Amino acid sequence: MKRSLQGKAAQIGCAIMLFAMESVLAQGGGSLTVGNLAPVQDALGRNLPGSNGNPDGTAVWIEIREATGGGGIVPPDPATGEGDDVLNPLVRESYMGHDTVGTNPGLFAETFETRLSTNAMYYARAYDAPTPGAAIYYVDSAVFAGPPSFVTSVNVEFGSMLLVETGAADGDTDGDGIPDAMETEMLGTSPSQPDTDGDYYNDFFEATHTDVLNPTEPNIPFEINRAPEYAGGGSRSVSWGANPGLEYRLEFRPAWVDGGGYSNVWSGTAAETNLEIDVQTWVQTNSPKGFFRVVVP
Ligand SMILES: [Ca+2]
Ligand SMILES: [Ca+2]
Ligand SMILES: [Ca+2]
Repeated sequence: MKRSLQGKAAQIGCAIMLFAMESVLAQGGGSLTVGNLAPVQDALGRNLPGSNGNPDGTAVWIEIREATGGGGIVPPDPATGEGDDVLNPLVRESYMGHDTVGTNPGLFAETFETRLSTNAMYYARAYDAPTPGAAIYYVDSAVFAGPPSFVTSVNVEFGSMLLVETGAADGDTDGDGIPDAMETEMLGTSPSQPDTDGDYYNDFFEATHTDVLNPTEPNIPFEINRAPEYAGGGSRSVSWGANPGLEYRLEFRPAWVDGGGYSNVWSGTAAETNLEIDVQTWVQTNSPKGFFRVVVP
């Protein structure tokens, strides 16, 4: 009987101990990670560069600030790019790619040991440069609340990129898909010409294929040099000036098919500055008259 009572007391003691430990953890312990799950991208669809794997000073700047009740979110100062420290007190400044992997992750994650206040609202701001003063564009996240203690992570969702100077998205005068400010201040391309260097590859395509192309220096022009002749004895191949490393596709459409689709004849990556595709066999076994076209996918 005595033994049994002692056992009961020990069980109760245990239960109280466990409860007390959980209570302590809930009040002060645990960390909070704030980060984005969808990468932040620029107008060319490129993830903003991060600090892991990139040279020092190339990762873009990130801030987490308070969004105070009455003041809302103040845009960056047009002259300095800085946020408003009075209405939007700075909580943390960091770089894109902190605690994430990859050279251009478009992602960040910040871990707080002293948790954000559950009574306050916050937002994150990403610049497109390593310092606010050098930024052309910035993007704010949706406002989020300082989460309760049992929440361990907050997903930050960003809106669209805006001009630091005016807070508005800028136009695309020449319709090549690149905003004017990005052309003039970042790429050095013409905001009024979709193909700045006149090599038949438009600025957007060149700016997104900089491993092979340069939007401000003419690459090998996109012109067909030779095409098969209808009468026998002439050329049996299609050839064009090609940029090594770039992918091309040769397609054919029978002339008499009104609005018909093209079919693939050849596709591959150029190894030299001239691509010549022998189409004799292909023409013999298919339609003798029609149109070839070269596509850069
Ligand atoms: Ca443009
Ligand atoms: Ca342009
Ligand atoms: Ca061009």
